Amino acid sequence: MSKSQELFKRAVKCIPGGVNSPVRAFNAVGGNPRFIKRAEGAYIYDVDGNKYIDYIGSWGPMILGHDNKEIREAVIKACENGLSFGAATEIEVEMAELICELIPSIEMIRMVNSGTEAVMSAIRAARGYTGRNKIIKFAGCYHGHSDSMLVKAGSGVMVAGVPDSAGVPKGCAEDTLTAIYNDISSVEDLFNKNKDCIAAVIIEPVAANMGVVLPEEGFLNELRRLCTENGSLLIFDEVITGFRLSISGAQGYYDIKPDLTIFGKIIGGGMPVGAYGGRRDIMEQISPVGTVYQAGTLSGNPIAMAAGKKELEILRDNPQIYTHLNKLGSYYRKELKEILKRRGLNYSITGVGSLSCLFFTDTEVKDYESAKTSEVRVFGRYFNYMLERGIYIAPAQFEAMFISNAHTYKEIDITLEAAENFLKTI
Ligand code: KE4
Repeated sequence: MSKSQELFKRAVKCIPGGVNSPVRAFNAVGGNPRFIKRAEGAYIYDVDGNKYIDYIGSWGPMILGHDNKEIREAVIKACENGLSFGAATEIEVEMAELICELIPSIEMIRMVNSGTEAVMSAIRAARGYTGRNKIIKFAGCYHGHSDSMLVKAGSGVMVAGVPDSAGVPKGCAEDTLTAIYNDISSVEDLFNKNKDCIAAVIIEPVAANMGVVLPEEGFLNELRRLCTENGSLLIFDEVITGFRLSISGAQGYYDIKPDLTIFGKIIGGGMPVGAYGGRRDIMEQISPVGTVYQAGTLSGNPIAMAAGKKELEILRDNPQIYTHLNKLGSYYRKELKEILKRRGLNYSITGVGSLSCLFFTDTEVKDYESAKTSEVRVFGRYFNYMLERGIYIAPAQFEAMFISNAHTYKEIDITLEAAENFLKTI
């Protein structure tokens, strides 16, 4: 028995499913999850000494690759002053100023400890600011696990095979309306049927939790127009796209100005950080200035701020990182398309920049329903084929493939060769 198997046997006795987050359990692909011992650059190493090219990167934070020396040094230096004070610190001001400098739509920002917490707080702010209750989300988008967002959610919820979660009161879910990604008429319909009742529309500007699904030309612009016309707020959930698609996220990449934005992952540099921010008149509703309450013991933790701030500074000061990420991503998708053509397969490949996804379906994937046509059993075989060859992709079809700045054409070519050999078995 491998050490991973031994550890998993122990873990399932004292942790639900043996994991602290469902998607890590390999339920969608079968087999025993690998317990990771360490990581460096584009690689992770499990407790049995196996080495993998890593395309998860902690689900997005490790955009620079693992064990970045500058981030490590910033964290160690911060630790020398103490781990947590529960009081204001200079680095929190510097972090807020940095994000406001990098993202034009952000006039004020509040740090929290996860993407979920940031979404939950932003929705409360939108409801407090507008005095309205209803929220529109999109089927297949995942915005963390707060009650009102566990309605037709993506990511691990999609894998669980249930559109919603047990334990969410009907009354709570009733205020969450679901639209269809890339279908602006489904949004217009909800606005017309809920006149003056919609506080906000929340969207992943590039959906990366039903696999990767891009916004069609004009879709985000139309969403902006509808929100403005109806006095509702547009919330961009940039937990994945923030500082990944560009130094000013997806909103900079697509030139759309949301009213509120959610961040996570990259802004923590690998430490637990989430944040929400946007228009000053909305953010000034938040306690202690306004009447919308939100708080957190470890919010703005100085160690987490040190990691996140260093990661953002490196991304800000080295624009060539985005050039590299985008080149590798485009190369991967172009070559994979060639491989599929050679194999006479018409599977759907989606992606932008360093985010990609291979769907095992001939259907063009543009929303939740089309994403669900993917043959998840074939994906399961693909995942295990790649894992056995030292390539670690997300253990679920409805996730993204993350390329980091530590990846090179060498890793991509190894990955493409393994993918082609798998596709020969289909
Ligand atoms: P967290 O609460 O997990 O920090 O963030 C929730 C969240 C919010 N918004 C978006 C767009 C997200 O992708 C996420 C979390 N992403 C998943 C990966 N699909 C995290 C991995 C996991 O759940 O373990």
